[in-house]
Amino acid sequence: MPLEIVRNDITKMPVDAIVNAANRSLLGGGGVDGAIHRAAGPELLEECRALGGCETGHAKRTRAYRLPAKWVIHTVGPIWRGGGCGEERLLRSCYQSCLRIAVESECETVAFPLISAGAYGYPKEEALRVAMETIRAFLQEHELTVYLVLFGRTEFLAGKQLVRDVQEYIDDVYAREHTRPNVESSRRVLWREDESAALRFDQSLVRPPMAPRSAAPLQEEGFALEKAAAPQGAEPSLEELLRRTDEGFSETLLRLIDEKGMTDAECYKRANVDRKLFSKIRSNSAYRPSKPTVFAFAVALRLDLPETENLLERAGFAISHASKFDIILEYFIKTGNFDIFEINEVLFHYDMPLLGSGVGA
Ligand code: AR6
Repeated sequence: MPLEIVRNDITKMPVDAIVNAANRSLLGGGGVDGAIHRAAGPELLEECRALGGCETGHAKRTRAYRLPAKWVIHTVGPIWRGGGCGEERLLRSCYQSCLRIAVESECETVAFPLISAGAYGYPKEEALRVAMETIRAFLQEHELTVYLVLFGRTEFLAGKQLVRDVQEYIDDVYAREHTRPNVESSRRVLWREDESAALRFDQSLVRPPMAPRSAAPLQEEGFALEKAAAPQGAEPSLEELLRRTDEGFSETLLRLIDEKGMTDAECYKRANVDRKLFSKIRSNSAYRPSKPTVFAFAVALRLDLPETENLLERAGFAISHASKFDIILEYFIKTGNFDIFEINEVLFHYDMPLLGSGVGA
């Protein structure tokens, strides 16, 4: 069910279906339409001829021929005429029609371009908002991985108020760290110049994860019983508190889900993590997640900063001001913005790993 934003050429995406932002004739054109027809080969046009065109807001499916996908779902976005001509309703309808076809075609993975945001003139920031909202709503009810493929220049993201606020926070933290002598100065220099080098540096500093006391594997189906053992809302006993100091990541996560009164599905959906990965974590008490996955769950559980630090520690990580990634997450946690898709938009803008599935878990 996760939604991922990626920077790529959609014709290169090895997914079950890619979406084409076509025109009503379905006979090819420029932009992403032209790129898809060129990469798929002339057979695509032949099949399209037989479809008899397509109405705005609707979608039709063809095979994908020489593309690394199985299907191409062609949709026709609205032409932007100022916003007062039903453009948003039609654009939502494009995404919904394509997603319905993807599900009917038993697709597990589907990639969208930003429909209408090129030749059809839809303002990009708005087009992205509509795309994200519509896809998210659909994913609440369906198990599907959706990629939103952004291509070319994405500076429009920098204009968002949220990105500006995050940048201000990063600058503040940097200024504070810079005026205070600090043993981490070598790392600060690293992150200013090369975030990925800093992340690697960070990795070299991680502590070994806390070993779970009980290594007994949790049965996937018997899991509800295990979790039911901790009554919700009851004050933990001293014995329970002592046991918690030794909890591993998986155990801590499951306890927090209970304490927050959430269901597993609510939690992994909010974390933008797919069901398979969650089952893996759930059934393996020694599971070692990646740092973005830990943050994804911290956000899903709406943890505050000390709670997030505790969860990170269970997986052998710590928040570091040497890492821009960590500072961005700290900003969202401190301001209580737990919208994982907004966080991912900002992380995407900074070319950082995104939260949720597809991050090497
Ligand atoms: N991969 C991913 N995204 C792409 C690619 C690509 N290879 N190429 C362009 N984009 P547009 P529209 C992005 O103009 O606005 C065609 O002529 C691009 O940066 O392709 O719906 C059709 O035949 C932009 O963000 O589609 C129609 O006549 C987005 O895809 C008309 O254009 C959509 O840009 C449709 O216009």
